[in-house]
Amino acid sequence: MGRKALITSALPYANGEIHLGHAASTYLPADATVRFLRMMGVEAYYICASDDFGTPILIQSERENKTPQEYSAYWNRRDLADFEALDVSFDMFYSTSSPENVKFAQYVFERLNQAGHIYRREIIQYYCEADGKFLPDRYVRGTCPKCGAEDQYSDLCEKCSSIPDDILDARCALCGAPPVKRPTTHYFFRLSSFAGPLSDWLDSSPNLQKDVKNYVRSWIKSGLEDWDITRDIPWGVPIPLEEAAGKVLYGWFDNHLAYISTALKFLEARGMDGQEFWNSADIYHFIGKDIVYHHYLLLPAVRMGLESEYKLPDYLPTRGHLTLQSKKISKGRNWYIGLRDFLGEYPADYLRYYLLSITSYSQDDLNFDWDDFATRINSELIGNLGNFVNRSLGFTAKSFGGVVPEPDGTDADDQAARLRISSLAESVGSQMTSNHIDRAVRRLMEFSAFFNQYFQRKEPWRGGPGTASCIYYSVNATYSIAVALCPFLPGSASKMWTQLGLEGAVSDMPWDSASELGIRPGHRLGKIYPIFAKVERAGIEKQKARLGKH
Ligand code: B3M
Ligand code: ZN
Repeated sequence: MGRKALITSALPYANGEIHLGHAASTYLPADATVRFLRMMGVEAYYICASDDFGTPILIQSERENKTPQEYSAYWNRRDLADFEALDVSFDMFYSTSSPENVKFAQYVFERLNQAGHIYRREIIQYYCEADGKFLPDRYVRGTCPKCGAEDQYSDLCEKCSSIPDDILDARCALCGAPPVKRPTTHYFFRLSSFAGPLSDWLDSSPNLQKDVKNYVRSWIKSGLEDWDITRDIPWGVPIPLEEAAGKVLYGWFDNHLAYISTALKFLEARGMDGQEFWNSADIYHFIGKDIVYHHYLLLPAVRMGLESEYKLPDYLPTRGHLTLQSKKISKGRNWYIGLRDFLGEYPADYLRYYLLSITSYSQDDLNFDWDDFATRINSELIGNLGNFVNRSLGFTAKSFGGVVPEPDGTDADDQAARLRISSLAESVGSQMTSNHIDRAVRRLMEFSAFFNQYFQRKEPWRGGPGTASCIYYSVNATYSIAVALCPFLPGSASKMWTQLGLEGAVSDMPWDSASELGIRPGHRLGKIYPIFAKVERAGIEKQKARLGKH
C-alpha cells in the first residue's frame, strides 16, 4: 500500500485579507511540502478552510451591515483567490461554517458529553440590559486597569498589551451603556483530565518538534485548566442540547474539526472511505507559534476524547512570525503588506523563493526585508539559478540549433557533474523529509552554483573538445533543476519544462527523476527566453516608502 498524507495549514479567519505573515509561517511551507510529497508518490491532499465563527467576525459583519454568513463568505472567496494567485495548491478550501462541519462539531460535542468529558458550570458574564444580550469579552470596552488607557477591549489592552482581569468603567461596545454582571451556564471541556495522556502522546511522537514539546510539557506540569467551550452569541455552531438554546460552541472548539470534516468531504466525494484514509495517512497540521496551545493540547485532547476515532497528528510543523523590516506587523499602523498588493507588483515565485529560503524549521521569527528581498532575487534566483538555466539552454539553441548533442568524451569535470546530478534528489529530498525547507532550497542553489562554475570552466564558447559533453550535462542539469524546483517555484519550473521541449506537467514527474539524465542526445529544446526579470531598486524604494503611511 502506498503512503498517504493529509496536510492542513492553520485556517485563516474570514475577517480580513491574507498578508505576507500568513504566507510565510504556514501556507508556503505546507504547500512546498505537499508538492514534494506528491512527487514522492505519496497520495497527499492539502486541505484548508476559512475560520468563519467567532465574536470579532460577528461584530465586523454588523458594522458593515452584512449578515455574518455574507461577510465570512466574502472573505472565504477572497482568501482563496489570493492563495491561488500565490500558487498554493489546496485540494479543497472549504469553511468552518459548512453544514458538514456544523454537523461534525455537534457530533463531537455529543460524543464528548456522553463520555463525561464535558460538564456545566455557572459563570458570571457581562450582560447589556439595553441590548438584551450577554457580552463576550470583545463586546465590552473600558479603561485598562494597568496603564489607564481608555476605550480598550475588556480582554486586551492594545496600548500596553496586557490582558486585564477586570476592566474599569466597563461599557457595552454596541450601545455604550454600562453592562451588569449576570450568571450564565457554560459548558466546559475537561482538559485537565487529559494531562497524563497528553504527556504520553508527546513522549511517543518522535516527529513533533523538540523545542515545542518542551514548553508544552511545562504547561502541562503547571496544570491545565478546563476549557470554556461556550459563547452566548448568535454566530457559531449551536450547542446540540435543548437546555442550551441560544448558546453556541466557542470557535476554537469547531475550527480544528474542520480539518477532519473538510478532508472527509473531499475524500468521500471521490468515493473513498474518509475515516479509513485519515487513519492510515500521515497527518500534518502546519501552524504558527501563536496557536501551539490549541494544537498541542486542545486538539489532541478532543481527539483522545473521541477515543481516537480520528488519529492524532504526526507532524505539527510550527514556525515563527514574520516581522517586516525588523518590526512587528501591524495593520493599524499600516506596517503590513497584503498578499494581493504584493502580487500586483512582483511574481508569485519571487515571494515563494524569498520566504521559503528564509523560513527555518523552528519558532524563530523571520524577517521580510525589502533590500534583502531584492538582493536575493537578483543575485541568487536570477544571478545564480536563472543565469545557469538561460546560459545552458541559450547556448544549445545558438550553437547546436536547439538539439542536444551526443557527449564527446567524459573528463573529471563531467564525471563530477554526473555525480552531482545523481545525488540531487537525495540531497534536496532528505532536507524536505525532515521539514528543513530553507536548507532544501539552499542545496538546490548550491547545485546550480556548481553548474555555473562547471560551464565557466569548460568554456563551451571556444568550441574545443568536450563542448558537446558540457552542453549535454548542462541541459540535463537544467532538467534536474526544473524537477527539484517544482515544490518551491512551480510556475518557473513549468516554464523551464516547456523550454526544455518536454510535454506534460513537471509536477507529475517522480521526485527521483531529478537525479536522472532525463534528456537524451538528439532531443530538441523549446523556445528559450529569460524566465526572470531583475527587481529594480527604484521599485523597492517605493515599496519601502509606503510602509507605515496611511
Ligand atoms: N483561525 C487563526 C489564528 O489564530 C485561527 C487558526 C485556526 S486553526 C484551526 O492564527
Ligand atoms: Zn449595550
